[in-house]
Amino acid sequence: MSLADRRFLVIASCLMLSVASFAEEVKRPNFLFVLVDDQSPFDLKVYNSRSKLDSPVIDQLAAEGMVFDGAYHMGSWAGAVCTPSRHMIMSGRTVWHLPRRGSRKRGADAKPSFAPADLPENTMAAVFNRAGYDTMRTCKNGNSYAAANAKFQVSRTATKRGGTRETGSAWHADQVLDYLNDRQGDDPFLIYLGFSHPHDTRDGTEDLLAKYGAVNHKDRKTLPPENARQPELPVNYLPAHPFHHGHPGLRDEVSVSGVWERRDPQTIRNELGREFACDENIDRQIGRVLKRLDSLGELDNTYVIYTADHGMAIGRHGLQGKQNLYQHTWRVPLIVKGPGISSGSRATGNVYLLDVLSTLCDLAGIEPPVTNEGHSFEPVLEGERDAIREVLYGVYCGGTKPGIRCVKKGDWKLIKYDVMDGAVQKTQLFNLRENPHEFLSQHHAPVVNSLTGSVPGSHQLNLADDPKYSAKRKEMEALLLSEQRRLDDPYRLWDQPQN
Ligand SMILES: [Ca+2]
Repeated sequence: MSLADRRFLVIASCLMLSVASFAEEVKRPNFLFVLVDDQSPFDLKVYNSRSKLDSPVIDQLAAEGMVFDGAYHMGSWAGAVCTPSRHMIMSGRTVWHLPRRGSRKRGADAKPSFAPADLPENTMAAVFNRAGYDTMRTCKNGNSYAAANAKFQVSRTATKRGGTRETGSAWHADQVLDYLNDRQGDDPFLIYLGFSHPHDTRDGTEDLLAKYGAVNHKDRKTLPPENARQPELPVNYLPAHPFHHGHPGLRDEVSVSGVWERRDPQTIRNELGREFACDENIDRQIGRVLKRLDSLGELDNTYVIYTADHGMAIGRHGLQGKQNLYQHTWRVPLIVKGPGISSGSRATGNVYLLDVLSTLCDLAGIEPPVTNEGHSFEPVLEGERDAIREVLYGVYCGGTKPGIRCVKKGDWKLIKYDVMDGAVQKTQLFNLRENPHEFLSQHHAPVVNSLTGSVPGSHQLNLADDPKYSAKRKEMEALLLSEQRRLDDPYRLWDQPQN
Protein backbone atom coordinates (compact mmCIF):
# COMPACT_ATOMS: atom_id res chain seq x y z
CA MET A 1 0.00 0.00 0.00
CA SER A 2 1.40 3.42 -0.92
CA LEU A 3 1.78 6.19 1.65
CA ALA A 4 -1.01 8.14 -0.02
CA ASP A 5 -3.33 5.13 0.18
CA ARG A 6 -2.38 4.57 3.79
CA ARG A 7 -2.96 8.19 4.61
CA PHE A 8 -6.38 8.08 2.99
CA LEU A 9 -7.29 4.98 4.96
CA VAL A 10 -5.95 6.44 8.21
CA ILE A 11 -8.09 9.55 7.71
CA ALA A 12 -11.04 7.43 6.67
CA SER A 13 -10.63 5.23 9.72
CA CYS A 14 -10.49 8.27 11.99
CA LEU A 15 -13.76 9.49 10.49
CA MET A 16 -15.36 6.11 10.95
CA LEU A 17 -14.24 5.18 14.44
CA SER A 18 -17.76 3.94 15.18
CA VAL A 19 -17.23 1.21 12.62
CA ALA A 20 -15.05 -0.81 14.93
CA SER A 21 -14.06 -3.53 12.50
CA PHE A 22 -12.76 -1.02 9.93
CA ALA A 23 -10.83 0.94 12.52
CA GLU A 24 -9.15 -2.23 13.70
CA GLU A 25 -8.23 -3.17 10.18
CA VAL A 26 -6.25 0.04 9.61
CA LYS A 27 -4.27 0.65 12.76
CA ARG A 28 -2.85 4.13 13.05
CA PRO A 29 0.95 4.15 12.84
CA ASN A 30 3.30 4.52 15.79
CA PHE A 31 6.29 6.86 15.81
CA LEU A 32 9.75 6.41 17.28
CA PHE A 33 11.53 9.76 16.92
CA VAL A 34 15.23 9.36 17.72
CA LEU A 35 17.19 12.56 18.33
CA VAL A 36 20.92 12.41 19.06
CA ASP A 37 22.78 15.39 20.45
CA ASP A 38 25.55 16.95 18.28
CA GLN A 39 26.32 14.55 15.43
CA SER A 40 27.70 15.36 12.01
CA PRO A 41 26.10 13.29 9.24
CA PHE A 42 29.69 12.57 8.10
CA ASP A 43 30.26 10.37 11.17
CA LEU A 44 27.96 7.82 9.54
CA LYS A 45 28.92 5.43 6.75
CA VAL A 46 25.66 6.15 4.95
CA TYR A 47 26.93 9.72 4.45
CA ASN A 48 30.69 9.13 4.37
CA SER A 49 32.12 5.90 2.97
CA ARG A 50 35.53 6.75 4.53
CA SER A 51 34.10 6.65 8.04
CA LYS A 52 35.39 3.90 10.35
CA LEU A 53 32.28 4.07 12.51
CA ASP A 54 30.38 0.79 12.89
CA SER A 55 26.67 1.54 13.13
CA PRO A 56 24.92 -1.63 11.94
CA VAL A 57 21.49 -0.64 13.26
CA ILE A 58 21.52 2.74 11.52
CA ASP A 59 22.85 1.08 8.36
CA GLN A 60 19.93 -1.33 8.53
CA LEU A 61 17.43 1.52 9.00
CA ALA A 62 18.91 3.14 5.89
CA ALA A 63 18.73 -0.13 3.96
CA GLU A 64 15.04 -0.53 4.87
CA GLY A 65 14.05 3.14 4.57
CA MET A 66 15.00 6.50 3.07
CA VAL A 67 18.20 8.52 3.56
CA PHE A 68 17.99 12.31 3.17
CA ASP A 69 21.05 14.04 1.71
CA GLY A 70 19.65 17.52 2.23
CA ALA A 71 18.45 17.80 5.84
CA TYR A 72 19.35 20.95 7.77
CA HIS A 73 18.64 22.83 10.96
CA MET A 74 17.75 26.46 10.30
CA GLY A 75 20.25 27.85 12.77
CA SER A 76 20.62 29.54 16.09
CA TRP A 77 20.56 32.86 17.90
CA ALA A 78 22.32 31.32 20.92
CA GLY A 79 25.63 29.60 21.62
CA ALA A 80 23.60 26.57 22.71
CA VAL A 81 22.49 25.66 19.18
CA CYS A 82 20.47 22.82 20.72
CA THR A 83 17.98 25.28 22.16
CA PRO A 84 16.47 26.86 19.03
CA SER A 85 16.89 23.61 17.12
CA ARG A 86 14.76 21.74 19.64
CA HIS A 87 12.21 24.56 19.75
CA MET A 88 11.87 24.26 15.97
CA ILE A 89 11.44 20.47 16.12
CA MET A 90 8.74 20.70 18.76
CA SER A 91 6.81 23.63 17.27
CA GLY A 92 7.39 23.60 13.49
CA ARG A 93 8.24 27.34 13.73
CA THR A 94 11.03 29.07 11.82
CA VAL A 95 14.09 30.29 13.71
CA TRP A 96 13.07 33.96 14.14
CA HIS A 97 9.48 33.02 15.03
CA LEU A 98 10.32 31.11 18.19
CA PRO A 99 9.34 32.34 21.66
CA ARG A 100 11.10 35.54 22.75
CA ARG A 101 12.83 36.02 19.39
CA GLY A 102 12.23 38.32 16.47
CA SER A 103 13.63 41.64 17.59
CA ARG A 104 17.05 42.86 18.71
CA LYS A 105 15.44 45.94 20.24
CA ARG A 106 14.21 46.02 23.81
CA GLY A 107 11.77 48.30 25.64
CA ALA A 108 9.54 50.72 23.78
CA ASP A 109 11.08 49.97 20.37
CA ALA A 110 10.68 46.23 20.69
CA LYS A 111 8.61 44.51 18.03
CA PRO A 112 5.94 42.11 19.22
CA SER A 113 7.00 38.50 19.54
CA PHE A 114 6.45 36.41 16.42
CA ALA A 115 5.46 33.44 18.61
CA PRO A 116 1.83 33.14 19.74
CA ALA A 117 1.23 32.84 23.48
CA ASP A 118 -0.54 29.49 23.12
CA LEU A 119 2.31 27.89 21.17
CA PRO A 120 2.94 25.12 23.76
CA GLU A 121 -0.62 23.87 23.06
CA ASN A 122 0.39 23.42 19.42
CA THR A 123 3.60 21.48 19.87
CA MET A 124 4.38 17.86 19.07
CA ALA A 125 3.13 16.05 22.16
CA ALA A 126 0.10 18.31 22.66
CA VAL A 127 -1.04 17.71 19.08
CA PHE A 128 -0.59 13.94 19.31
CA ASN A 129 -2.25 13.77 22.75
CA ARG A 130 -5.36 15.42 21.29
CA ALA A 131 -5.37 12.91 18.46
CA GLY A 132 -5.51 10.02 20.92
CA TYR A 133 -1.87 8.99 20.89
CA ASP A 134 0.13 7.82 23.90
CA THR A 135 3.16 10.10 24.16
CA MET A 136 6.44 9.45 25.95
CA ARG A 137 9.78 11.25 26.04
CA THR A 138 13.23 10.59 27.38
CA CYS A 139 16.05 13.08 26.82
CA LYS A 140 18.80 15.12 28.44
CA ASN A 141 17.81 17.97 30.74
CA GLY A 142 17.92 21.58 29.58
CA ASN A 143 18.70 23.46 26.33
CA SER A 144 15.29 22.60 24.96
CA TYR A 145 11.64 23.79 24.89
CA ALA A 146 10.45 23.05 28.44
CA ALA A 147 6.82 24.11 27.92
CA ALA A 148 6.51 21.76 24.93
CA ASN A 149 8.35 18.89 26.63
CA ALA A 150 5.96 19.13 29.60
CA LYS A 151 3.11 18.02 27.30
CA PHE A 152 4.38 14.44 26.99
CA GLN A 153 2.21 12.12 29.09
CA VAL A 154 5.29 10.30 30.35
CA SER A 155 8.64 12.05 30.66
CA ARG A 156 11.89 10.57 32.01
CA THR A 157 14.75 12.99 31.60
CA ALA A 158 18.32 13.12 32.84
CA THR A 159 21.62 14.11 31.24
CA LYS A 160 23.58 10.90 30.64
CA ARG A 161 27.07 11.40 29.22
CA GLY A 162 28.99 8.76 31.10
CA GLY A 163 30.56 5.47 30.11
CA THR A 164 28.45 3.04 32.12
CA ARG A 165 25.02 1.53 31.73
CA GLU A 166 23.49 3.82 34.36
CA THR A 167 25.36 7.00 33.34
CA GLY A 168 25.31 6.67 29.53
CA SER A 169 23.03 6.12 26.54
CA ALA A 170 21.72 2.75 27.81
CA TRP A 171 19.77 4.67 30.46
CA HIS A 172 17.66 6.46 27.81
CA ALA A 173 16.90 3.17 26.00
CA ASP A 174 15.99 1.56 29.35
CA GLN A 175 13.37 4.27 29.92
CA VAL A 176 11.72 3.42 26.60
CA LEU A 177 11.87 -0.33 27.27
CA ASP A 178 10.30 0.16 30.72
CA TYR A 179 7.60 2.35 29.18
CA LEU A 180 6.79 -0.27 26.54
CA ASN A 181 6.60 -2.93 29.28
CA ASP A 182 4.25 -0.88 31.43
CA ARG A 183 2.04 0.58 28.71
CA GLN A 184 -1.66 -0.36 28.82
CA GLY A 185 -4.24 -0.28 26.03
CA ASP A 186 -4.11 -0.30 22.26
CA ASP A 187 -3.64 3.38 21.39
CA PRO A 188 -0.83 4.17 18.96
CA PHE A 189 2.27 5.76 20.46
CA LEU A 190 4.68 8.60 19.80
CA ILE A 191 7.99 7.98 21.57
CA TYR A 192 10.67 10.67 21.59
CA LEU A 193 13.97 8.92 22.28
CA GLY A 194 16.55 11.64 22.85
CA PHE A 195 20.14 10.69 23.70
CA SER A 196 22.53 12.95 25.65
CA HIS A 197 25.50 11.78 23.51
CA PRO A 198 27.62 12.16 21.39
CA HIS A 199 27.64 15.68 22.89
CA ASP A 200 30.71 16.22 25.08
CA THR A 201 31.83 15.10 27.51
CA ARG A 202 32.27 12.04 25.28
CA ASP A 203 32.98 9.44 27.94
CA GLY A 204 32.43 6.25 25.95
CA THR A 205 32.19 2.74 27.32
CA GLU A 206 35.54 1.01 27.92
CA ASP A 207 35.14 -1.57 25.16
CA LEU A 208 34.19 1.01 22.52
CA LEU A 209 36.88 3.48 23.54
CA ALA A 210 39.39 0.64 23.09
CA LYS A 211 37.89 -0.26 19.71
CA TYR A 212 38.42 3.31 18.43
CA GLY A 213 41.83 3.71 20.14
CA ALA A 214 40.67 6.62 22.30
CA VAL A 215 41.05 7.60 25.94
CA ASN A 216 39.03 9.96 28.11
CA HIS A 217 41.86 12.45 28.19
CA LYS A 218 41.68 14.84 31.15
CA ASP A 219 45.17 16.31 31.47
CA ARG A 220 45.58 19.73 29.88
CA LYS A 221 49.36 19.50 30.06
CA THR A 222 49.79 16.44 27.85
CA LEU A 223 48.49 15.13 24.54
CA PRO A 224 46.41 11.94 24.40
CA PRO A 225 48.39 8.93 23.12
CA GLU A 226 48.52 8.19 19.39
CA ASN A 227 46.74 5.01 18.36
CA ALA A 228 46.37 3.55 14.87
CA ARG A 229 42.80 2.47 15.66
CA GLN A 230 41.62 6.07 15.98
CA PRO A 231 39.53 7.51 13.13
CA GLU A 232 41.56 9.37 10.51
CA LEU A 233 41.51 13.13 10.37
CA PRO A 234 38.51 14.52 8.48
CA VAL A 235 39.32 15.32 4.84
CA ASN A 236 38.69 19.04 5.47
CA TYR A 237 40.69 19.15 8.71
CA LEU A 238 42.64 22.35 9.40
CA PRO A 239 44.87 23.15 12.39
CA ALA A 240 43.11 26.52 12.71
CA HIS A 241 40.21 28.36 11.10
CA PRO A 242 41.59 31.07 8.78
CA PHE A 243 39.77 33.89 10.59
CA HIS A 244 37.96 34.38 13.89
CA HIS A 245 34.66 32.47 14.02
CA GLY A 246 33.06 35.44 15.77
CA HIS A 247 32.16 34.15 19.19
CA PRO A 248 34.96 34.95 21.67
CA GLY A 249 35.21 32.64 24.68
CA LEU A 250 32.80 30.16 23.11
CA ARG A 251 32.60 27.08 25.34
CA ASP A 252 32.61 24.55 22.52
CA GLU A 253 35.75 26.04 20.96
CA VAL A 254 37.85 26.46 24.11
CA SER A 255 36.49 24.41 27.02
CA VAL A 256 35.61 20.90 25.84
CA SER A 257 37.40 18.53 28.19
CA GLY A 258 40.15 16.67 26.35
CA VAL A 259 40.32 19.20 23.48
CA TRP A 260 40.35 22.76 24.89
CA GLU A 261 42.01 25.14 22.39
CA ARG A 262 43.98 22.34 20.74
CA ARG A 263 43.49 21.37 17.10
CA ASP A 264 46.57 19.16 16.64
CA PRO A 265 46.05 15.81 14.87
CA GLN A 266 46.61 13.73 18.01
CA THR A 267 43.95 15.58 19.99
CA ILE A 268 41.42 15.63 17.14
CA ARG A 269 41.85 11.93 16.29
CA ASN A 270 41.42 10.98 19.94
CA GLU A 271 38.30 13.13 20.21
CA LEU A 272 36.86 11.56 17.06
CA GLY A 273 37.54 8.16 18.65
CA ARG A 274 35.56 9.25 21.69
CA GLU A 275 32.77 10.55 19.42
CA PHE A 276 32.62 7.24 17.54
CA ALA A 277 32.56 5.25 20.81
CA CYS A 278 29.50 7.26 21.85
CA ASP A 279 27.95 6.96 18.36
CA GLU A 280 28.27 3.17 18.31
CA ASN A 281 26.82 2.86 21.79
CA ILE A 282 23.78 4.88 20.62
CA ASP A 283 23.47 2.52 17.66
CA ARG A 284 23.38 -0.47 20.05
CA GLN A 285 20.75 1.18 22.21
CA ILE A 286 18.48 1.92 19.25
CA GLY A 287 18.91 -1.74 18.32
CA ARG A 288 17.58 -2.81 21.73
CA VAL A 289 14.47 -0.64 21.30
CA LEU A 290 13.79 -1.85 17.75
CA LYS A 291 14.14 -5.47 18.89
CA ARG A 292 11.54 -4.90 21.59
CA LEU A 293 9.14 -3.23 19.15
CA ASP A 294 9.59 -6.22 16.88
CA SER A 295 8.84 -8.70 19.67
CA LEU A 296 5.71 -6.71 20.55
CA GLY A 297 4.57 -6.92 16.92
CA GLU A 298 4.64 -3.11 16.59
CA LEU A 299 7.75 -2.55 14.46
CA ASP A 300 6.13 -2.95 11.05
CA ASN A 301 3.54 -0.31 11.94
CA THR A 302 6.09 2.16 13.35
CA TYR A 303 7.79 5.06 11.59
CA VAL A 304 11.35 5.31 12.87
CA ILE A 305 12.91 8.74 12.36
CA TYR A 306 16.63 9.10 13.11
CA THR A 307 18.22 12.55 13.25
CA ALA A 308 20.41 14.97 15.27
CA ASP A 309 19.69 18.47 16.56
CA HIS A 310 22.62 19.81 14.48
CA GLY A 311 25.99 18.70 13.13
CA MET A 312 29.46 19.12 14.57
CA ALA A 313 32.96 20.22 13.49
CA ILE A 314 35.57 18.29 15.58
CA GLY A 315 38.62 19.44 13.60
CA ARG A 316 36.90 20.20 10.29
CA HIS A 317 37.90 23.67 9.05
CA GLY A 318 39.94 24.10 12.24
CA LEU A 319 36.75 24.34 14.29
CA GLN A 320 35.65 22.20 17.21
CA GLY A 321 32.04 23.16 17.96
CA LYS A 322 28.61 23.57 16.36
CA GLN A 323 28.58 27.34 15.88
CA ASN A 324 29.30 27.55 12.15
CA LEU A 325 27.45 26.99 8.87
CA TYR A 326 29.72 24.61 6.98
CA GLN A 327 27.96 21.48 5.72
CA HIS A 328 29.39 19.27 8.50
CA THR A 329 27.54 21.37 11.06
CA TRP A 330 24.60 22.94 9.24
CA ARG A 331 23.44 19.57 7.90
CA VAL A 332 21.98 16.81 10.03
CA PRO A 333 21.60 13.08 9.42
CA LEU A 334 18.01 12.12 8.58
CA ILE A 335 16.86 8.55 7.97
CA VAL A 336 13.22 7.47 7.96
CA LYS A 337 11.88 3.94 7.84
CA GLY A 338 8.23 2.93 8.01
CA PRO A 339 5.12 1.64 6.28
CA GLY A 340 5.07 2.45 2.58
CA ILE A 341 8.62 3.88 2.37
CA SER A 342 10.71 2.16 -0.29
CA SER A 343 13.67 0.16 1.02
CA GLY A 344 17.11 1.59 0.29
CA SER A 345 15.70 4.83 -1.11
CA ARG A 346 17.53 8.14 -1.08
CA ALA A 347 16.40 11.73 -1.68
CA THR A 348 17.69 15.27 -1.48
CA GLY A 349 14.70 16.48 0.51
CA ASN A 350 15.93 20.03 1.23
CA VAL A 351 14.14 19.74 4.55
CA TYR A 352 14.62 21.51 7.85
CA LEU A 353 14.15 19.86 11.22
CA LEU A 354 11.17 22.19 11.67
CA ASP A 355 9.41 20.17 8.93
CA VAL A 356 9.31 17.06 11.12
CA LEU A 357 6.15 18.06 13.01
CA SER A 358 3.94 18.53 9.95
CA THR A 359 5.38 15.35 8.40
CA LEU A 360 4.50 13.26 11.46
CA CYS A 361 1.03 14.82 11.43
CA ASP A 362 0.64 13.96 7.75
CA LEU A 363 1.72 10.35 8.27
CA ALA A 364 -0.71 10.02 11.20
CA GLY A 365 -3.61 11.65 9.34
CA ILE A 366 -3.68 14.57 11.82
CA GLU A 367 -4.16 18.19 10.82
CA PRO A 368 -0.94 20.13 11.58
CA PRO A 369 -1.46 22.94 14.15
CA VAL A 370 -2.26 26.41 12.77
CA THR A 371 0.99 27.76 14.23
CA ASN A 372 3.08 25.34 12.16
CA GLU A 373 5.36 26.87 9.51
CA GLY A 374 7.06 23.68 8.36
CA HIS A 375 6.37 21.80 5.13
CA SER A 376 5.52 18.13 5.26
CA PHE A 377 8.06 15.99 3.40
CA GLU A 378 5.60 13.13 3.08
CA PRO A 379 5.67 13.60 -0.77
CA VAL A 380 9.40 12.84 -0.64
CA LEU A 381 8.87 9.75 1.52
CA GLU A 382 6.21 8.73 -0.95
CA GLY A 383 8.72 8.98 -3.81
CA GLU A 384 6.65 11.64 -5.59
CA ARG A 385 9.24 14.40 -5.22
CA ASP A 386 12.97 14.62 -4.60
CA ALA A 387 12.80 17.88 -2.63
CA ILE A 388 10.20 20.09 -1.00
CA ARG A 389 11.94 23.46 -1.44
CA GLU A 390 14.70 24.96 -3.56
CA VAL A 391 16.28 27.53 -1.25
CA LEU A 392 17.72 26.94 2.23
CA TYR A 393 18.69 29.61 4.75
CA GLY A 394 20.97 29.26 7.79
CA VAL A 395 22.01 31.55 10.64
CA TYR A 396 24.48 31.55 13.47
CA CYS A 397 23.94 34.62 15.60
CA GLY A 398 24.90 33.50 19.11
CA GLY A 399 28.16 35.46 19.33
CA THR A 400 29.07 38.91 17.98
CA LYS A 401 26.32 40.45 15.82
CA PRO A 402 25.02 40.26 13.19
CA GLY A 403 26.87 36.93 12.94
CA ILE A 404 27.02 34.32 10.16
CA ARG A 405 24.43 33.70 7.45
CA CYS A 406 24.25 31.25 4.58
CA VAL A 407 21.96 30.44 1.70
CA LYS A 408 21.93 27.43 -0.61
CA LYS A 409 20.24 26.81 -3.93
CA GLY A 410 21.05 23.81 -6.10
CA ASP A 411 24.81 23.23 -6.01
CA TRP A 412 25.57 26.81 -4.92
CA LYS A 413 26.13 27.95 -1.36
CA LEU A 414 27.02 31.38 -0.01
CA ILE A 415 28.31 31.99 3.53
CA LYS A 416 28.84 35.49 4.93
CA TYR A 417 30.55 36.45 8.19
CA ASP A 418 30.01 39.87 9.78
CA VAL A 419 31.48 39.45 13.25
CA MET A 420 33.88 40.94 15.81
CA ASP A 421 32.41 44.46 15.47
CA GLY A 422 33.26 44.70 11.80
CA ALA A 423 36.80 43.34 12.13
CA VAL A 424 35.76 40.17 10.24
CA GLN A 425 33.66 40.67 7.10
CA LYS A 426 34.10 37.68 4.82
CA THR A 427 32.25 35.98 1.99
CA GLN A 428 32.56 32.38 0.82
CA LEU A 429 30.99 30.98 -2.34
CA PHE A 430 31.09 27.25 -2.99
CA ASN A 431 29.87 24.99 -5.73
CA LEU A 432 29.09 21.93 -3.62
CA ARG A 433 29.08 19.58 -6.60
CA GLU A 434 32.71 20.51 -7.36
CA ASN A 435 33.75 21.18 -3.77
CA PRO A 436 31.48 19.23 -1.41
CA HIS A 437 33.86 19.55 1.54
CA GLU A 438 34.08 23.35 1.21
CA PHE A 439 37.86 23.36 0.81
CA LEU A 440 39.59 26.69 1.35
CA SER A 441 43.02 27.73 0.09
CA GLN A 442 44.42 26.78 3.52
CA HIS A 443 43.50 23.15 2.81
CA HIS A 444 46.10 23.14 0.05
CA ALA A 445 49.06 23.73 2.34
CA PRO A 446 51.49 20.78 2.00
CA VAL A 447 51.36 20.02 5.72
CA VAL A 448 47.55 19.71 5.68
CA ASN A 449 47.61 17.60 2.54
CA SER A 450 50.10 15.20 4.10
CA LEU A 451 47.88 14.86 7.20
CA THR A 452 44.56 14.30 5.43
CA GLY A 453 45.81 12.45 2.36
CA SER A 454 44.23 15.07 0.09
CA VAL A 455 45.71 15.70 -3.37
CA PRO A 456 47.01 19.27 -3.81
CA GLY A 457 45.31 21.41 -6.42
CA SER A 458 42.61 18.86 -7.20
CA HIS A 459 39.67 20.79 -5.79
CA GLN A 460 37.84 23.99 -6.46
CA LEU A 461 38.07 26.45 -3.54
CA ASN A 462 36.16 29.49 -2.29
CA LEU A 463 34.98 31.29 -5.43
CA ALA A 464 33.67 34.50 -3.83
CA ASP A 465 36.50 36.69 -5.12
CA ASP A 466 36.92 34.99 -8.50
CA PRO A 467 35.71 37.49 -11.18
CA LYS A 468 34.32 34.58 -13.24
CA TYR A 469 31.70 34.02 -10.55
CA SER A 470 30.84 37.62 -9.67
CA ALA A 471 27.35 37.33 -11.21
CA LYS A 472 26.68 34.13 -9.25
CA ARG A 473 27.86 35.83 -6.06
CA LYS A 474 25.47 38.75 -6.68
CA GLU A 475 22.60 36.36 -7.36
CA MET A 476 23.26 34.43 -4.14
CA GLU A 477 23.64 37.63 -2.11
CA ALA A 478 20.26 38.83 -3.37
CA LEU A 479 18.76 35.47 -2.49
CA LEU A 480 20.18 35.66 1.03
CA LEU A 481 18.69 39.11 1.57
CA SER A 482 15.28 37.99 0.34
CA GLU A 483 15.38 35.01 2.73
CA GLN A 484 16.36 37.29 5.62
CA ARG A 485 13.37 39.51 4.85
CA ARG A 486 11.01 36.59 4.37
CA LEU A 487 11.98 34.97 7.67
CA ASP A 488 12.01 38.22 9.73
CA ASP A 489 15.75 38.08 10.39
CA PRO A 490 16.15 41.28 12.45
CA TYR A 491 19.79 41.86 11.39
CA ARG A 492 21.49 43.01 8.22
CA LEU A 493 25.13 42.49 7.17
CA TRP A 494 27.69 45.20 6.41
CA ASP A 495 27.04 45.22 2.66
CA GLN A 496 23.24 44.93 2.78
CA PRO A 497 20.57 47.63 2.83
CA GLN A 498 19.29 48.16 6.38
CA ASN A 499 15.63 47.36 5.61
CA1 LIG B 1 23.00 19.63 20.50
